[in-house]
Amino acid sequence: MKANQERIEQHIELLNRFTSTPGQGVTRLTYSKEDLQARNFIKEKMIEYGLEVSEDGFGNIFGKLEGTSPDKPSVIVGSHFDSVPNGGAYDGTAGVVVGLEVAALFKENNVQPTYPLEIIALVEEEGSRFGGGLMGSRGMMGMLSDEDFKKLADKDGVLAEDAMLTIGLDPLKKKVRDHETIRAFLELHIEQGPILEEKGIQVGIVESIVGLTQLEVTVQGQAGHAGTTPMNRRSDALVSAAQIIGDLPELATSIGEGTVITTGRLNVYPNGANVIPDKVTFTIDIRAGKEENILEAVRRTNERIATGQEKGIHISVEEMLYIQPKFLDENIRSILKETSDALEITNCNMQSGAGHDAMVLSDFTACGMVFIPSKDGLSHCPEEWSDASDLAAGTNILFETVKRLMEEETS
Ligand code: HGY
Ligand code: MN
Ligand code: MN
Repeated sequence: MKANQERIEQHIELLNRFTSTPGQGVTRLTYSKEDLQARNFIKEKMIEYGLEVSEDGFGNIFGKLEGTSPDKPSVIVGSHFDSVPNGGAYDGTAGVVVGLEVAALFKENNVQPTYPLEIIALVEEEGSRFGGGLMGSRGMMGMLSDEDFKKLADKDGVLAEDAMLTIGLDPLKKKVRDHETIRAFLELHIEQGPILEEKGIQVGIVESIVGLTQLEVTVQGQAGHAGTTPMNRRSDALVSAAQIIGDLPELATSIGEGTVITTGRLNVYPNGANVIPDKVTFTIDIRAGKEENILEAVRRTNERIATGQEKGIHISVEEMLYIQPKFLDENIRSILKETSDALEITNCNMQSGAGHDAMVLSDFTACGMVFIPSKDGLSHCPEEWSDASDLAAGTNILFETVKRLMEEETS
């Protein structure tokens, strides 16, 4: 009853083709043509493995294998299938492919689960199209109101709801899932860092996930002529933004304990080479293992921004997402450890510096995560790569863990 490494490799490669930037990494934005291509592939595989396929009002995909006690809550395995712009072939996708492989193992070995098994493919975990992030999992668990969902739009002003309709999804379908219907959530994910590779260890068993907040800053100045406006009469939004952004790395370092701050997206308006920018929007992504460090970083960031309000410069800050550090389920972690040891797969405990859907679900159900090594620790870039043998090892661990969870009575 072992995972089929070639099939895993083939599925990763096939999903890798559904990108709007071929040759420059995976760009698969939520509700895009590429989303639809990947969605159809995932649903086709779910049907092939005997799962009952459904989608909710956000477009999250579920493949269910009924258990011998169908009224029991489901053990859910999966991850997200959207990407960052020009990202890699494994972030999120690896967890969906491994989930499909677990379902294939149940079918091929004719294993009838006691609790229902569900394979899940979540939307908009990255927030690349509609901002914030963790949208599919937050929506499914009732942490995104219908009112707020209806307001979501991409950078071109396309509403999330309209984008759903464009690819044939129905936003009127049931959105919020009763968390009593979930027994546990298991997610395999690439580590996205260098630790496992440097230690020569095959899997990481995740103990905790950093807390994170994402801010959207808008700097409003005054447009003007690049040639005729004296330097002492400018309210240059880009200079003001650049000075703030330039101070953030030192702010993170001064808090320490692994606190990180990143500005990943910046837009300049009107973006003319001979025009003094009148508006700049940029993101600030703040993460730390301790909540007090996140709060301190937000406080100091807002303090720094306040000093930028001067001479015709007005700055506003919107909090797009805030999620506390999360600790994953002890019982599941010990099953993952015992299973890894029994399969003679080298393993260690880890913290996650990346955010994951398990951060959302862990407020509602028992969650476990398994990391596999990332080559050179790279992720969120076309160079992202993981070895299919590690994906197969992770699949075997999840397969055995799912069966163990199905033997235990829910508390
Ligand atoms: O940002 C993250 O940590 C994740 O990739 N969404
Ligand atoms: Mn990611
Ligand atoms: Mn991810």
